Amino acid sequence: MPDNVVKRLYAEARKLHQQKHIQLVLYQMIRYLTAGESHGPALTAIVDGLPAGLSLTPEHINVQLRRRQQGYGRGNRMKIETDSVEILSGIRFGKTIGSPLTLLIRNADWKNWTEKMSQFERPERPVKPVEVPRPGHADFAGALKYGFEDIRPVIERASARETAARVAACTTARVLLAECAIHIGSYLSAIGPAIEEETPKELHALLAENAEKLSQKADKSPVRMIDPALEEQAIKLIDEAKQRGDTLGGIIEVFVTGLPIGLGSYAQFDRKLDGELGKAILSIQAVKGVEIGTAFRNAVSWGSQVHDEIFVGKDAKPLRKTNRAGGLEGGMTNGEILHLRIAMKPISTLMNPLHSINLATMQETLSHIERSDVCAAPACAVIAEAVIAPVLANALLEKFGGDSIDELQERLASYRQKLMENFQRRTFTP
Ligand code: EPS
Repeated sequence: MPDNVVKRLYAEARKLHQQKHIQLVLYQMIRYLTAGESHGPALTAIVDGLPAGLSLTPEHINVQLRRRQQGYGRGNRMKIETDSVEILSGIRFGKTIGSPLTLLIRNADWKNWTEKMSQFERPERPVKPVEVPRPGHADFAGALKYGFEDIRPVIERASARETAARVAACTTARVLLAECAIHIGSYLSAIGPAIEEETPKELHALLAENAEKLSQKADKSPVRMIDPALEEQAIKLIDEAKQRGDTLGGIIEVFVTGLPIGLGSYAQFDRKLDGELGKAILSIQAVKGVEIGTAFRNAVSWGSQVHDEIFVGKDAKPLRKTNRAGGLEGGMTNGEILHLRIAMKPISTLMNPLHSINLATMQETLSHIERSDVCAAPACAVIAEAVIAPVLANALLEKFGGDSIDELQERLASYRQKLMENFQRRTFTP
């Protein structure tokens, strides 16, 4: 950022008496960017702003990359790739050193695409351009926006292959959260019309341990479902979709346990945690909706049936008997389990293609076919778990700061302790 911009930001910050917040936004937040084409040599990511002293190995990330590759309904690409990360900077003796991390995941499929995706030379054999956009995909607006005659560059970067780099980058923040006893988990409550009618009985027991336990249970199912009858129905539907050249989406339930009260803030729109979580989730390829708690049902119910009443529990802590707010009130965590519900649309590449137009000739025709997945909703759940991690880690860093993980942990523990003492004394003196 140029000096004059930084100076102006600081001047404004002083004027607004918010210097501390803006300083944190600029320098102490976890930020990341990904780069790489689906069939290019590799995917990469840079992660900046992780505190020092965090134990991190490639295996922490590889576990999540393997989970992302799973799921009934994935296409042939996943048979080619065995995603694994190389960490090229930011680590010494197995711990972060406060410097940016560089992450690299090589594309095994690159060897089959060196001509079509040649970086510098035009191949001798001309490459057939992709001219027909797939309805629902980035193809149409992307090609027109950037003025491409061949849609290929759009396909390459809009592809959900990018999420391998995102999962790698975000897992670093997830490791930080786990060090603070904050755990993330998920399961699928729908694939296509196979929709759960009731919350599975086991869910509460699993979450009572921690959200990671929920994911361990869901990972045992090829469609990441808890209910075996629903799982069977979903698998049948995926088989049917494949046979018909069709695709299926799904609904993903994400939970986070162990969050302290008061992350995020009601004080400014861009500090509201629900907004930040929504942005992270909606940026995932093919995700078109996100619900917090039972938001849509709440919207059509009486207020008295919606809001989670507050009681005093046996341990003198505030007690909620329901969690329809999904753990967020006024843009802040309220100490309950965070619950996000995510709608993933069916993938837009159909082997039985939909009606479209050829952008070069403006003739009506059938849309382009590209190797793809029949259903990637189980993988999307793993991606959703990952992308919320930096948002939550940043909310922790905003509240507690900390250049090292020890500093962050100490401040968080002292805050938790103070809150507990206040509840027991029934006083709110800081
Ligand atoms: C994906 C890799 C892609 C797709 C899929 C996800 O690889 P390829 O295009 O070579 O088959 O399988 O991408 C999409 C679903 C999409 O919409 O682009 C991956 O690594 O997850």
